[in-house]
Amino acid sequence: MDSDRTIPSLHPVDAATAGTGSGTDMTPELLAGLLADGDDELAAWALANALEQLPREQVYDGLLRDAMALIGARWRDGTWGIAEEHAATQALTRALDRIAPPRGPLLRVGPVALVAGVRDERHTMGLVCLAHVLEESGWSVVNLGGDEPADDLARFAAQMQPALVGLTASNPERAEAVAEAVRALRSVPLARPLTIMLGGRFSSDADAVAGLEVDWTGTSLVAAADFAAELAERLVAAGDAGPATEVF
Ligand code: B12
Repeated sequence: MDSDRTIPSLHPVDAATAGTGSGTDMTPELLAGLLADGDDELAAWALANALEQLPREQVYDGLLRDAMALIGARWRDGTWGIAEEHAATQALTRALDRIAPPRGPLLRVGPVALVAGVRDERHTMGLVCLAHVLEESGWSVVNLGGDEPADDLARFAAQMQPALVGLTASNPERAEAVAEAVRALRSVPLARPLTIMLGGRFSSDADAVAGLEVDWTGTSLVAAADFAAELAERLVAAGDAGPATEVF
């Protein structure tokens, strides 16, 4: 056997850097490759390293979103198929679970936030990212995932009495579903004023969001984190932070 052909040509390792994270070395291209291979373990390692260098919301708005955008671009140009896109989504779901903020009793006493995709919306990764960012600033988050009908969202909100609802929508075709969800939420009798945040690609269309009765729109988790942290501080200062109902 030709032994040279069995030994991969790896870069030399600097022992002095052993154990230190190199989040800045990870590129969206590399992460996209790991995700498309379904390698959640290495993807989680890469994201965890990046989290050592940058705040969570920056990692999610940057490295993570850019990697998924590449998955979409390579699917569109035919480099990768539906299988790679689906493998990437599954791997990202598992990787995000591994790098979630630590759970604990404090998460049961923070102000309650619901996050959901509007009717027909199946892009749910942004909701997981948003949930992590909110949890890190003390929110107690219930993530309903995608495709949540407006009337059921309103029923659940009446039961949970959230201070914040984060909605996601990706596509201009969701305009009616977003409007329905906002109208339904605004009709719910709540113990305190409800703050509604709308994110996802849909919200970058100024015409589409004009006239919606929402308190915040955007696609930046960095901006969303600031907004939600200030809201949580105000609620805590007003002694109105705890869940109005048993959450778990
Ligand atoms: C993975 C993926 C899917 C998966 C989603 C699986 C899942 N469980 O989420 C599947 C295969 C289901 C899918 C289906 C479709 N998809 Co798709 N998908 C993607 C892809 C490749 C990645 C999306 C992703 O996960 N990104 C990572 C997350 C973290 O980023 P994000 O969603 O942008 O969210 C960020 C912010 O917006 C923000 N955020 C998000 N929500 C919220 C909410 C709040 C309140 C806040 C504060 C912030 C916030 O936080 C995140 C971090 O910054 C994109 C490509 C791309 N360029 O994004 C296409 C893409 C979004 N899909 C697209 C399309 C067209 C579709 C389909 C219509 C395809 C089809 N013909 O069937 C369907 C629609 C399904 C449906 N009914 O919703 C288009 C949308 C174009 C448009 N705007 O109209 C894209 C852009 C691809 C493209 N360029 O053509 N898709």
